[in-house]
Amino acid sequence: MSGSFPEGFRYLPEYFSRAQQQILIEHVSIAAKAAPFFRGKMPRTGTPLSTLGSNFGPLGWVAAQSGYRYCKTHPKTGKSWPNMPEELLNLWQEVSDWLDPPQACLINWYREGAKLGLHVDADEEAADAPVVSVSLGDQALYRLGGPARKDPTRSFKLSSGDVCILGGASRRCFHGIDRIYPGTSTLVPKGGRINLTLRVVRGVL
Ligand code: MD3
Ligand code: FE
Repeated sequence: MSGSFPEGFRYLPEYFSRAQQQILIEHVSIAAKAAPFFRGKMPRTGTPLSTLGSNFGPLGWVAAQSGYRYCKTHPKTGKSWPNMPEELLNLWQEVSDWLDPPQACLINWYREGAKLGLHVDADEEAADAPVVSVSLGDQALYRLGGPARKDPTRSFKLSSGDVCILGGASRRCFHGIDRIYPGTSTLVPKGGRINLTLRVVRGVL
């Protein structure tokens, strides 16, 4: 592993204790009853994503064949997303330098074989607000590059309880999940990895 992290990237390993991780997973399990995990699709091609998704908060990120967008309601149930847990609002206050609270928390569930190709998050109007991510459950191999797809990348493992903050220039860097390591954690009842990403989507009108 070599090279340096992009400006604005912070990695806080083991930020959450096991007991705190269990509380977060309990929030995810309760949310998934009201807002079931669904499989998103790639825009245009309609290829199914290998992850399953749901959301907390007033806005939720939805991947549909017609495009990626933020929606106030679940695509299947038509209901609002479950409230953002207080623990996640507290995390945002503790680690981000952003005054506005996050409007969206994408819940991404990676089961055995799931991955996320190299991409840049660009669906938020609030393009300068940081993204805060929480890893729960199985370990994952994370790849972080630069602002251009051809830029060199560095890889490292993310473990349950780790937090990443993508602020500054790192917000516009390519990143992805190459693989998960099944069975490396017992936190998630049905197995796999849960990633929570907190985002400010747009200015309040
Ligand atoms: C770097 N999720 O949901 S989180 C995503 O671990 C996503 O499941 C990955 O990328 C996961 O979009 C990575 C860490 C992350 C989130 C947003 C970023 C890294 C980022 C935005 C810019 C640069
Ligand atoms: Fe991303």
